[in-house]
Formats: sequence, C-alpha cells, structure tokens
Amino acid sequence: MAPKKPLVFVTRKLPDAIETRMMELFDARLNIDDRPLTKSELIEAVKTADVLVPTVTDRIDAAILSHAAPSLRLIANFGAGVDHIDLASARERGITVTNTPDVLTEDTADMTMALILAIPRRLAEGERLVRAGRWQGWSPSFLLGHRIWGKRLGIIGMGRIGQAVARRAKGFGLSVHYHNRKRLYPELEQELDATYWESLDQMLARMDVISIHCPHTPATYHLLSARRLKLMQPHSYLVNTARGEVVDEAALTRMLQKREIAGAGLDVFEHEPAINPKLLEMENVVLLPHLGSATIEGRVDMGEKVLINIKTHIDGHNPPDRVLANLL
Ligand code: 8YV
Repeated sequence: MAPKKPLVFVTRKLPDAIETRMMELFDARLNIDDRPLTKSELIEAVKTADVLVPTVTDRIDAAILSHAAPSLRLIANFGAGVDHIDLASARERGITVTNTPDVLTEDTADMTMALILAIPRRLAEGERLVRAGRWQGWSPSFLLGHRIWGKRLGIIGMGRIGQAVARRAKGFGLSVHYHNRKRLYPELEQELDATYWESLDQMLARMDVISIHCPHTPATYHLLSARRLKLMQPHSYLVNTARGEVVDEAALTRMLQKREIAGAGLDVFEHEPAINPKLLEMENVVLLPHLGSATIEGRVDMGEKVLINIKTHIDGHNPPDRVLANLL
C-alpha cells in the first residue's frame, strides 16, 4: 500500500499549475473559491493539517496555533513577509516556518519605481482628469510636477528589494542613500553607489523621496512615527511597498492634508483592505491595492518555492527558506 500522503491545507487560490502539482504530490485541500478564511475555518485547518500554506490575509496568531494538532509540522507561507504569523508560538510548538524570498524582489522593485515616478510626475492625477473628461488641451503651465533626475532617494531597509530599487533608481538619475540595521559590505555599497546613514532621523531630513523596504517586525512597527515623519521636508514624497504598519498612517494622512509633505505612493496600508477615507480624497497620493508582487510569473515562482519547501521538509531535509532559522 502506498504511504499516506501528507495533508496540505492551502488557504487561498494559487495558480492552476501549482495547485495541480500540490494535488499530485500531497493530499491537498484547496480553496477554489478563494474566499478569505474565517478564524474558525483556520482553527479547523490547523487541527487537521500536516502542512499549512497561508498568505498575508491569514492571521496565524498564538490563539489559532493553540489549536494545532501535533501533526502540524510546517507552515509554508506563500509570500515573503511573515508578520501575519506568530513566529514565537510556532517555534515553541516546534513548527517550522518557511517563506518565498527572492522570487518577488524584481516585481516589487518595479512597482516601487512606478510609484517613485508616478507621484512627483502627477501621473494618476493626469489620468483621472482625462477619464473625467476635464482635459482642455495642452498648456505650458498645466499639471506641472517635479523632476526625478538629480534628486535624492532614501531607502529604509537595504535587503534584496531595497537593493533592487537602488539599481533601478540609479538609472533614473537619483542619488541613492540608505538606512539599514547593518551597513552593507563596502564592495556592495560601492556597486550600488549608495550612501549609508546610520541615523534614520538625519536621512529623513535630507531626502526628496523616501522608500520603505524593511519588514514589519515589533522593532519596525511605526518606525515612521509622527515625530519621524515630521523630519521629512515639505517638498518630499513617501513611497511604501513594504508593510502599512511601518508607518503611522493617521499621522501621515494629517501631514498630507496639511501639505507638510508633498505626496505619497502607497501599495500597503495599516489595516488592509481598509484605507483611511481621507486618503481617498487627496490628489497628491497614489493608492494601490497591495500589487507589489502581483505578476503571473511571480505567483508561479512563489508557488514553486512553496512546493520545494514542503517537499524537502516532508522528505526529512531542512527546507531552503526557513524563517526562524534565518532569524536565530
Ligand atoms: C504577497 C507580500 O503578495 O510577499 C509578501 O510579503 O507582501 C506580497 O507581495 C503576499 O504576501 C502573499 O502572501
């Protein structure tokens, strides 16, 4: 008799090719309708699964994990960020957590660059105006934005995505500055032509554009607090494609209303999918529905990573993208 296949519970709809392979390899429970799961459905899932495959929309907290059956040995997250998973609880229960780094780096950097360009050049404003039938023709003073070339970009968090943004930014004539927990190796700093700021406060006060690329952890929650946001210059812009929780969204909204900073490009929000209604009324912001890594190619690559992490774990090896192991 063939050995029993492990029960893999996938919380959201994944690309067809990935789901097909999941079905071939495992006793896969899929969510064909893609309806976000309720708390009680997640509890049921951890009670029965050997492997859980959640996404950013699932809150895998200590309360949920307290219901986990001893058979749950792996949480193979579909996504790079793991701030929706209580890593300490998982560790206490001996549950391995993996994620999908690398494969969404370039897509997220592209979307970041799109926002860095869109805000100063008033792209969304112009598009809205054309659609509303309010364009009355070209004029020399019409909808003037600000030049990108020659400005200063301050990157907060110089990991894979921050570096990919730095490479693109250089091509657009931006000078690259960064703040990171650790300074980069001199060779890499030189290759990226990036200036290190040990003090985030000092960097914030001197940049034209700030772009956030650090993960959301207890240490980075509201890293851009009301006090820090106030250090930014009135002509500067904020771009966030990382996590909404890194910015005090209420304080940012107040500053945008008062034009204490010039604009913001936001792909992530503190209480997704809810967005501060005041932001919706503003012209000087571009608001995206968490699209950073949303390419078909990226989703397939993420799915492949999840498959590899599960398969290696089940075969008794260390999966390549272990999160706890990397943090320890
Ligand atoms: C993903 C992301 O789409 O991977 C991440 O951390 O923020 C997104 O780009 C999402 O997390 C999928 O779970």
